[in-house]
Amino acid sequence: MPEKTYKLLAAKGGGSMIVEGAFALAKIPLDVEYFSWTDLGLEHDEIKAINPLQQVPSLICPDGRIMTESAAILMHVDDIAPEAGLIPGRDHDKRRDFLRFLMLINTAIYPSFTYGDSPAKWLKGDEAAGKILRTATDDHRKSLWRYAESWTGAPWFLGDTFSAIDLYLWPMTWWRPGRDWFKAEAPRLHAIALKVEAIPEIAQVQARQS
Ligand SMILES: N[C@@H](CCC(=O)N[C@@H](CS)C(=O)NCC(=O)O)C(=O)O
Repeated sequence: MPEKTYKLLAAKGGGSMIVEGAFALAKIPLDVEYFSWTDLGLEHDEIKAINPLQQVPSLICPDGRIMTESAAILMHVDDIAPEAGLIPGRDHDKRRDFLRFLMLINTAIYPSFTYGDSPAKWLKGDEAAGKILRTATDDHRKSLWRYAESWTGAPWFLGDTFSAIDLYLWPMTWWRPGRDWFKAEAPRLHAIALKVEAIPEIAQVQARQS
């Protein structure tokens, strides 16, 4: 009987790319099912059943256990494939920076999309308030990216050490405010995103997104 593989519930261009990229770098087989962004794609019964937030990435492990939350999934991948270099080790000089920015991205930057992408959902359909929320979350995100830009190293976010932070920068620089903004306002983060895209395993994942 063939061994069971991990199955990722994903959406093209979404944060599930980060997990796809991590599995590719770790050389762990992964089945990917893409759901659409429209037509209740993310409200599909399969996603609803395993992730109360109805978000991608959502992961079904070979033993049937469920993992959601990109950062948690990346930590799991690092547990089983530390050689992929997603997380600097306990004694690594840059580990504290890694932990700090992993959390900043996940607790502040990523949720700004949750509330700004579909503001009507949170404001009972009030379109005027929705526009204000969209603008406010977009502005807040820009200030956080500027802060990250002031901290970033080169050629990777942590300097010489590649990490999962770089993987986040890859799709997130495509999202609002978009690559042109990053090129002008956060050129060092922009350069990292381009460098990530040039990694052969990542280029393959990117090719699947269109
Ligand atoms: N904290 C979650 C955030 C995931 C997330 O926001 N995913 C987006 C796609 S990039 C999504 O599914 N959005 C739909 C929604 O929140 O309704 C993670 O890190 O995995």
